[in-house]
Amino acid sequence: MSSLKGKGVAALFKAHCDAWEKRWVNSDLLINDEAFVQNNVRLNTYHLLIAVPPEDLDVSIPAKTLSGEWYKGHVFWDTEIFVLPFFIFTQPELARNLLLYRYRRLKQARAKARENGYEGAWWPWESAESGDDETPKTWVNFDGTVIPVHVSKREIHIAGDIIYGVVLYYQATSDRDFMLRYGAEMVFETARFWAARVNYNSEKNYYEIKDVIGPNEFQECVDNNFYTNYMARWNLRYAAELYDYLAKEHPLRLNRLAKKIELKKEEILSWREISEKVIAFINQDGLIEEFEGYFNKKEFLIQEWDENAMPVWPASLDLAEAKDTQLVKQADVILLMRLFANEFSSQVKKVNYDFYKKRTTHKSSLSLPSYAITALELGNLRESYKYFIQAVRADYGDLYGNTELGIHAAALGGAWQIAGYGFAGLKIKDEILSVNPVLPGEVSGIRLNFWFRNALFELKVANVEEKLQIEVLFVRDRFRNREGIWLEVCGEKCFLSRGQKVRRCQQRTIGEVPVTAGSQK
Ligand code: IFM
Repeated sequence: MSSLKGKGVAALFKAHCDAWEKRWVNSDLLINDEAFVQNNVRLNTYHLLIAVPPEDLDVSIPAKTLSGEWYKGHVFWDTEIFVLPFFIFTQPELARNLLLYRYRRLKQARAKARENGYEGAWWPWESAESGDDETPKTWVNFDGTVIPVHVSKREIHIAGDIIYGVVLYYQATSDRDFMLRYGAEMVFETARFWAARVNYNSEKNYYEIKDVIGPNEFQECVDNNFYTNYMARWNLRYAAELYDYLAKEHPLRLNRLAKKIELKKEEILSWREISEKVIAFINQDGLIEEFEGYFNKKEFLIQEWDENAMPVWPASLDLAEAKDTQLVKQADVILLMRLFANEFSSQVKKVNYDFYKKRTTHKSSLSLPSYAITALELGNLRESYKYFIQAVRADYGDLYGNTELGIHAAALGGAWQIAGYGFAGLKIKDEILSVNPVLPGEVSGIRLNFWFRNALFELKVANVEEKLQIEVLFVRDRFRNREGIWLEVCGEKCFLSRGQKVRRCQQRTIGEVPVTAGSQK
């Protein structure tokens, strides 16, 4: 305190402003729309910024940030899937710290897997400081009823979600040091977990994952949830590919790691084999069954919407009966297709979007962003904008009626994702970042800064007379000696050097975009 006194108010105030300026400079998302939209976006960004310390204190972001006591400060998959991308693209060093929180709790994740009879690592559904499983045994549902909690043992997709965060961070930053020291171990240990958790169905010659809960938590204890199976498959395949890469490029590091975790070559063979045979059901017309037997549930479509255009719970249905219907709590199939956007054709996305939107109640704040981004991709700009406004207003507008219990961290991060992945159209494919903006008519422009592979870019998009004017500026580089970096802007590859700009102009998408059938995995 005395040292602060000595500095004087003016100097302290300036230091405070400088520190905040530094935090805002790459995080501020400018949206030319009505003032309330920009204000909400800034409010959300502010809450994201205050949710993490600016240095590594070995903490992560709880589902309610530090703004309320609901969920007791516990950390869920919300962090890696919904919040982390904001930090990866705006302040990658903070994203690294968030992932280290998980790495430092690998021991507890290994213990959880072992205690449940599996090899490898499986992080708990809810965790806090110790990294032990903090998931409660019972819970008060949003209709006030007390229900047993099954998620701790069954919402196992969290293992893959965390790896998804690790890989996204690595792809976006090329932080090899992180991958070699921490990421690879996490990837291999989760692959081990999946390899132990799947069951081989010898009659059908595929692997399946039984008795799980997918992101849609209405139907519990289901078999072959598409999201979970796809994540497992991807995690296993990625682990095998990473192993090959390390064997070629970093054999000594791989040896050291293999010794540490007693990794055997046969394991990698089995990961590859299993990954090719984990079942994920897609109908011929592209419709994905969320889990085995989902289509046999009672059809129940959303019929009514409230003043915020949020679905109204059907009066004739008890919450406890939702499990017998096709109603979905939050994006599940649609989220998966968003996370692996390059792997599904527009046709498949459209079929599933049209089907699941009529059944999704958006009872969780994690849901809206996936719908907003998918709608944009499909050219449903009006619907997308509606979801965007709901997502940015989730807390300020108290759309879930429980903001007093704390801010919804996933909604904050999800709203940024709508701007980043949706409006700006950021997508990493084959090591290159593509920028492919799409703006709804209501938004006359955006400005967004983002980091990609140690280069900072500024993107400006203006929506003028049905045309998008796009400008990407390569602002700063952490690698002083490189000549430039490749980007793809509106479908065209360009090599940008520091200080250089690329400008494009394209017709704004209006209404539905005709979908073309593409490859499907
Ligand atoms: O992690 C989420 C879950 O997906 C839905 N219920 C709330 C949790 C915390 O936000």
